[in-house]
Amino acid sequence: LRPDGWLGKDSGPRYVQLRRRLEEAINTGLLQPNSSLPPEREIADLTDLSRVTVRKAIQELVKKGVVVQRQGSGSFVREAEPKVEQSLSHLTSFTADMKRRGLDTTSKWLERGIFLPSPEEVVALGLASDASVARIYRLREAGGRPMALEKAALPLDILPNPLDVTTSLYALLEQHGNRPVRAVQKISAVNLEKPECDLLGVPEGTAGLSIQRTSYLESGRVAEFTQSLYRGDAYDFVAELRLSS
Ligand code: 16G
Repeated sequence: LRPDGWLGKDSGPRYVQLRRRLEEAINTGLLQPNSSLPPEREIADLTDLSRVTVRKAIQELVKKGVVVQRQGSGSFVREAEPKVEQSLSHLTSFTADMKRRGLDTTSKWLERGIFLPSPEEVVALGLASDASVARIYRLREAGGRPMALEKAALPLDILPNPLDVTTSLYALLEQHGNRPVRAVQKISAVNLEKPECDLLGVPEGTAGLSIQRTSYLESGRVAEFTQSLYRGDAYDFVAELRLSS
């Protein structure tokens, strides 16, 4: 919130510009979780904006759940929720992993059916050019908190009817003797786009982890190709490393 030229080349109404700056300060840790926001008057003086504009920007952040107001003591940056530590040493499913932590899982269905595969799915699953795929795209929640967006594609003989998946995909595959036993996972850093941020309930600009998992059956056949976006503010991935001999 530098006093000189803080608006830069930003466009849009001034309260939106200020809201973005405050969000940036929160996302980059300049304003720490649980810390108080400077008083409205101070922000107004610093930015040369009216108190009405400042109040409007703060109200927007309250609406987004990024800032909380406490009667008589001002506005505070929302407390960070604890991160989930996910081991990279075991092949687990979202449902099983969250259950182990005592958390209930729910899914919002974004897509579930038989589709023409994307070029990436064709390559990853080794499909014939005229084959279709079973695809399930879900917003995955644990303990009522949105955690990740997952788009899984499977060959039709492994998952003939995607509507059969109501809770755990891996539990269903196991029932049919198709439980993956090995997976290769690629993790990359991404900036989450606005529609994804809205689905995941995080402020625009939140960092995410893009994860691609290709999992294999005992026979060596590819069972699943899943592209996911995990909330960077909700996950830590942990791997155990040993000295190679
Ligand atoms: C995990 C897997 C995903 C798999 C899903 C099955 C990662 C990054 N991804 O979320 O590939 O499809 O579990 O979960 O770990 P389910 O059995 O609960 O449907």
